[in-house]
Amino acid sequence: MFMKGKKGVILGVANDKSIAYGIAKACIAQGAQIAFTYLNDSLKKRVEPIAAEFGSADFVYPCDVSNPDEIKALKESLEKDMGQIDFIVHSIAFAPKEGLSGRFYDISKQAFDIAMDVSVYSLIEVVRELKPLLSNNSSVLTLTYYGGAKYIPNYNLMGVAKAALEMTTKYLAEDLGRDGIRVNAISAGPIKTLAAAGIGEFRFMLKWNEAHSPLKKNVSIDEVGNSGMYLLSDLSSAVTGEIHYVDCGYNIMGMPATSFDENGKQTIAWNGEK
Ligand code: 0WD
Repeated sequence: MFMKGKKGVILGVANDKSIAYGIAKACIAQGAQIAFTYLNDSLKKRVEPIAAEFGSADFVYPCDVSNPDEIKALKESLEKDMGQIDFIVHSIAFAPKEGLSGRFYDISKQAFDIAMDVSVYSLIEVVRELKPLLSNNSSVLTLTYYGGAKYIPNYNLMGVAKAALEMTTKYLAEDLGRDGIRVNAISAGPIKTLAAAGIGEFRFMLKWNEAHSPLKKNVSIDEVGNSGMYLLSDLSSAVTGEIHYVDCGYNIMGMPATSFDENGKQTIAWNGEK
């Protein structure tokens, strides 16, 4: 039991397809106790049964991270119901639809500000508000994507937000290291979730990654969950400021590898078709 006695809060479960759900499952399996948050009333109905499934029916709280008062209220509730906590999972991102397809240079300032606020600043604000509750051996985890390091078609505005999130992870890691708080990010490969549905041509991304990653498959939320559990537990006690790729190795590829069958016929075409 790698997380026995550890308590934490997970922000960003929308349903049982969410990456945050996979992380919760892996942590619960290792003995953690978890509080969950939901964005709004329609998601509350989805999150409550999930919390109940994980034995956390009494630890479910509203938190729209674009509203500072809700983050403050979350701190009060967690303090009352859980006391000290050992980990935070920030699995939240949002960009207006106009920022996830089309010409990048067309993005409005309003869309840019919303994406940066919800997807980046929220990590800083959540950590700052909950810091008084964090133990001096605690771990913060956020979720990013390769589109924050390299150009990915249609990821557009979210790519810029993820680049900022990755640097935020590193600056927070340095700043909070002295308080015994580690801060890391998982850069997950593409996974079909609610959030992913907003990204143009997402099905092609899935096919492309499966065809061209060294492991020749797409990552599952259980696999991201297990890596998340490692980063939240003491197994990773000397790891901070890390952007840890959990993407079946896709990020190491500089160019798609050509694959041939036993007859010398190319088995994967340029567009990922087998
Ligand atoms: O391919 C993917 N799915 C990848 C996702 C690959 C790599 C990284 N990620 C990241 C996402 O960018 C995000 O940061 O993982 C994180 C979790 O995303 P997810 O699990 O793919 O998506 P989802 O299940 O939709 O959870 C994200 C949730 C929101 O769901 P909806 O679908 O309602 O947007 O983030 C939450 C919300 O529950 N969220 C908020 N929570 C609090 N306050 C807010 C907000 N303002 N906005 C969105």
